[in-house]
Amino acid sequence: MSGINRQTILNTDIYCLTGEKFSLGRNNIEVVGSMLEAGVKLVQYREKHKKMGAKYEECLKIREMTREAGAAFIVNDDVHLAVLVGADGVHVGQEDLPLEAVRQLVGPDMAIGLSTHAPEEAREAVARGADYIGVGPIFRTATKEDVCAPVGFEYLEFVANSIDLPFVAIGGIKEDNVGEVVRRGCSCVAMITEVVGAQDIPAKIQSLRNAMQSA
Ligand code: TZP
Ligand code: MG
Repeated sequence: MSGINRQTILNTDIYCLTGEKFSLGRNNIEVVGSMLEAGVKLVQYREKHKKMGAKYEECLKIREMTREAGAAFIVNDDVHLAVLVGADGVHVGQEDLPLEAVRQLVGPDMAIGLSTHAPEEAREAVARGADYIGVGPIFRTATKEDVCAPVGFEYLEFVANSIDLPFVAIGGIKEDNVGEVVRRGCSCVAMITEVVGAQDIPAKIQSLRNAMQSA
């Protein structure tokens, strides 16, 4: 038994997402290998512009690697891909399939994460059965295309204080601002470029952990 389930999937400090074009020429498999070597326990596969066949092959490999490392694996956007590779979770946005439809496809055991940007979306996520929510973008970020304006700390604090669901902060989070996020009551932070764009990924994870612990 891995202990990873819908309730516990966010019970970790750092939530790493892939982003091959920011990975300094390394491929996703190599980068995820470094994340796992650093003790990361939650990885999301996120690639907006790859062909489905390539995504499937990468996800199969990452599923094997995360399972071996006792880490959770979440697939972004593609519900059928998440099911096919036996992911622990799927992450969707406000404009994707409604949560009830996602649940129908993934069955009772897979965690469903939903991106939210405002209090009414968070309340709706609770009402419709999300297992966790994403809160962001916290800071300005150029990583996501068509990203909305930063939601700021007010929304993060609202979620921390008033929403009874696990949540993860995302968007522009770096070693030098992660402390501010943690001090707002956030125990799990998601990052793309700060981790995948680091020359030494295990060293970056260690510095992030130090910054979070001393916040
Ligand atoms: N959702 C909101 S902001 C964002 C996503 C996927 C991008 C986060 O990337 P970075 O590089 O950590 O700012
Ligand atoms: Mg999406």
